[in-house]
Amino acid sequence: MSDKAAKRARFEGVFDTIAEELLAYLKGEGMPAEAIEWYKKNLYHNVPGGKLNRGLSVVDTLEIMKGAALTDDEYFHAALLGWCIELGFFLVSDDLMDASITRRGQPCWYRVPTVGNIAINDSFMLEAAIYYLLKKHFRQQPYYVDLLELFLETTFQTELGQLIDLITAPEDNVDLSKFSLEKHHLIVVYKTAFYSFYLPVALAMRVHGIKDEAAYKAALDILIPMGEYFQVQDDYLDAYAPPEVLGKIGTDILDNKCSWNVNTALKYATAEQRQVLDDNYGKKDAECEARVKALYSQEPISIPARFEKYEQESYERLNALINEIDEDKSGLKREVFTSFLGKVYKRQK
Ligand code: DMA
Ligand code: MG
Ligand code: MG
Ligand code: MG
Repeated sequence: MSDKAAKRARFEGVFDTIAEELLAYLKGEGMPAEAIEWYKKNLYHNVPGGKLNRGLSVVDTLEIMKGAALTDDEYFHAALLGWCIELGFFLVSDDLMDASITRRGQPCWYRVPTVGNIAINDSFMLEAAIYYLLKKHFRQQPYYVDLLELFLETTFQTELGQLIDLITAPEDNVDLSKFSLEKHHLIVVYKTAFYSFYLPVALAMRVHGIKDEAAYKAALDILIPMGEYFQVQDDYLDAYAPPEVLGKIGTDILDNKCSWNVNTALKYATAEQRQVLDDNYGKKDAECEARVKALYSQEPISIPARFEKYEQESYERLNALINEIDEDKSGLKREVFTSFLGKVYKRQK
């Protein structure tokens, strides 16, 4: 087994313990067997099985900050926080709102027969599990409130991001003149960067005992642009990755999303190309979607070449930001950020 696969397997091993604790809580509350079975299916369908970048980054950050291997107890607690991030990740509601079809190579939860709108409550029950687990395992820690605040605040930020993502993409009123890369920047920072990039590192910093607010600000200043880069990749892959590799079928064109692809296309389109975009973007029609996809690759729009350039420049810019960290002054370690960036650079899924 490779180092990476072993790390992943150890982290995945903690999930069974977590699921058992949550199911034991339902049993203790006298919930019927069907409810326990339902929650179990919800947990196993929606929480493990992803790339686990967020969850693994809590463990990796703590280990790097400590500068030595974690004890079994430290490992378990860091992994538990990692799983809490994975629990709160907004996939169930996102897929419902985006009318997505598949995720991680299986049907989206709301599309599983008999689930439907119960998925709304199921998504709340995944989120509620975070606070059950935090109380159970961290209540006695001096940094308990800091962990609570981090989850609550980054959740609210993500919801703001989801709100602007959705209201910038009305189903019945496609108006591409309302899009811009500035709006895109705001959407992706809020919906993705705080929760998926700042949260894992900030949680580990709290566990490690860092109290200096300046250190959190310094981490944020790198993790926000890193999260933006990650969401641009997500947008690019939505149109360009084979669904069998990506595990999900892209919906951004059908959904009228203010994605990096369409904003880049709008910036470079000729007048005729702009007309094709106006006529075909955001229509719930596979042929219209195919026309937009074909246009993306035409000159001078050339999304693949522009993405490749963006990816290279982002990588260099992020590494420059990381190199500016003064390790002695900030109490941070550059490796926390190079390790996180290494997980996502040039990803294919
Ligand atoms: C990602 O937005 C953000 C959240 C909070 C899930 P998205 O809809 O582009 O994600 P995906 O492509 O995974 O559906
Ligand atoms: Mg989505
Ligand atoms: Mg979405
Ligand atoms: Mg996407």
